[in-house]
Amino acid sequence: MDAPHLPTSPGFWRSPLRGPRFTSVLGLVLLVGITVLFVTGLLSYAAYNPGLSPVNDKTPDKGILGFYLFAWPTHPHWLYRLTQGVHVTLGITLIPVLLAKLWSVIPRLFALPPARSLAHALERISLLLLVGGGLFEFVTGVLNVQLDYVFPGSFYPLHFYGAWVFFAAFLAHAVLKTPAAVRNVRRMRGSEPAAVEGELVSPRPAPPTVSRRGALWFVGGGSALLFTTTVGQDFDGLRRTALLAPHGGAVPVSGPNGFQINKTAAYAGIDPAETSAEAWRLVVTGRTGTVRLSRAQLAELPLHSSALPIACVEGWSTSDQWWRGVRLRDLAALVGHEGDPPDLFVESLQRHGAFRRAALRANQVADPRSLLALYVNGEDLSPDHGHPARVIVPAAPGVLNTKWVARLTFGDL
Ligand SMILES: Nc1nc2c(c(=O)[nH]1)N[C@H]1C(S)=C(S)[C@@H](COP(=O)(O)O)O[C@H]1N2
Ligand SMILES: [Mo]
Repeated sequence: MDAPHLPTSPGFWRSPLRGPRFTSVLGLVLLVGITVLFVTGLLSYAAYNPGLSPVNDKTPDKGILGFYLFAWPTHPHWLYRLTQGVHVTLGITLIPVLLAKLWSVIPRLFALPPARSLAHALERISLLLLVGGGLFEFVTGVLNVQLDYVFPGSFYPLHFYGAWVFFAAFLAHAVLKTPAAVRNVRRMRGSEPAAVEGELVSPRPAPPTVSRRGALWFVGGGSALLFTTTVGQDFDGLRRTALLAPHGGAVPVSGPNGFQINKTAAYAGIDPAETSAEAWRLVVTGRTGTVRLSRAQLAELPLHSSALPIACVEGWSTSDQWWRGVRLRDLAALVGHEGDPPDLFVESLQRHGAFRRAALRANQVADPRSLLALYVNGEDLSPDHGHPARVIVPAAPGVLNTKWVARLTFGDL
């Protein structure tokens, strides 16, 4: 029964590091960090405008989970760059802390009997959701950032519903454990025993190979390494240091127009014949009917400049690029929406893929910095950045900045 070679036996786990103090320090770091991840994740969800139109909504069955949705603002223009940069960079940085925390409580996960009482059974189930949900959120998040090309549409519902399951378990766990964790950390310096020695302390500890403090430095060092090899994806001067960022390395920086490309025109299946001056027409529809404009006609409309970044859900972002094009609200006015433009449905030439179309909210259309851009950084848009024309909106996630635009429909979403 108590054979120490079985993981269900307390004697099996011999590291002298395990104990309430080690677990408490890591737990308190995660309490703060995961709360920030959850809030920035909810903000990212709202920023996609899922309540606006089915085309933006990958989670049509969200029900009350959409209770808090609001019109994502256009100020400050770097808003999504900040919230999503924090979400992804912090998530990656916390990986070693999460793994160390799970390692520190492993004996408890194997403890027998599985349930001593109903309350204990409920606690174990919530722990299962907590561990499973936590791993699931980190794994799907990292996969989406690193492998978005093999990870189609399904990421959004998985990560979204997973977040709610995980956070509910996390909240219950935090409410139960935070007081003891704070006490344990307070006592760390003194020689007083920790509040609850519990099942974490090995009954037959092996000789120590590293101190508890050393182990915490090791975890922190791992986090620091991940942080410094990720955070550069959001800053021009540091982009080469972003070794772990798929779109942050050196190559995209030297691409056409001088900043990152997410998906190329070839990848999106854009046929160059369809984007030629002869073939391409922008079809604009609104209250008074439909207008078709060639690129030359667009270029004769009043042109405006905006300095705006691209900020992707994957966490990378560009510095402000210098866009030039026609204001979305001026295009609305062309088809009968003067003064107070409505919501806008944007469609691209692309035939497949979740991001070929997007809905923008009236506040985004009305912002004078929101453009149908024809030029960037003083040049024509390159094919990969959306030639002949693309949308650019302040503070919005990259996915709403549709490339290779073919059709704009105002109102009537
Ligand atoms: N038609 C179309 N537009 C699109 C996309 C796409 O796949 N198809 N990707 C979007 C995403 S997810 C991002 S982050 C930005 C990236 O713009 P960039 O490649 O010019 O940097 O374009 C957006 N516009
Ligand atoms: Mo993106």
